[in-house]
Amino acid sequence: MQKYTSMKTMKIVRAAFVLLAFLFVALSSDAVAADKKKAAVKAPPGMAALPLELPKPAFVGTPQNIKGVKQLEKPLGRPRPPFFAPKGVKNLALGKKINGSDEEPIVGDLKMITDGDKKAADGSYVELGPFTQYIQVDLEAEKEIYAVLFWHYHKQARVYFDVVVQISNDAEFGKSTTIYNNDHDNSAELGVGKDNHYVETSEGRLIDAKGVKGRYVRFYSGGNNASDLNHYIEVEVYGK
Ligand SMILES: [Ca+2]
Ligand SMILES: [Ca+2]
Repeated sequence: MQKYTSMKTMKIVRAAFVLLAFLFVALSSDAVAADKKKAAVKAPPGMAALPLELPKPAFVGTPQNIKGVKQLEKPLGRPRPPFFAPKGVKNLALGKKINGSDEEPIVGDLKMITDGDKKAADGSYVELGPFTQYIQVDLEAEKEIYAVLFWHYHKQARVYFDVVVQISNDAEFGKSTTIYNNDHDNSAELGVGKDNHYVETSEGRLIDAKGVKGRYVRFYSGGNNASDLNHYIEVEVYGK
């Protein structure tokens, strides 16, 4: 009797295992199908996803050290979706000349901002003086600009203030198009901005430039939540 009962129990357990295994396979193949569907988000005709090469993340999870920053964008919690731009668009800033308001950085050299190195490590970032500073890239000719991507710093979570990005055909920016501005109180005197504050990550900040034409791209910042200093690791300008 004892033996019969345990054999019966074993049969039930075995049946339960088979059912669980079946459910697991069925559910995970559903998940795979859903992932494939996501990956297959098609580029609109004539467009392609920007061929971004992102550096390794230096921190993971939601940062806890940022307090009291108004209009702070919530992290997406998943990788940034692909950005579609007309086919043939590439990073025009790579190796291009940089100048700016602080030509003798505290740490590093301005040419590091377009050298292709986007690592979070010490030795990969440029440190500029305090308060409002800018750098600008010369693309050497007027281009159609579709996206701008930049990393201030991503060794730890930080928010940079008064982030303003402008495009112009004039090296002095007498006339320009502003594509990003999160200076909500106009302390940088470039106009009141409405864009969000955001936490710097290894993904960098990607801005839709909507095909604005220009030769120069200028990047302002006014310190960050950790200090009054300004930093750049890399800037990329996607256009043709
Ligand atoms: Ca760099
Ligand atoms: Ca401000």
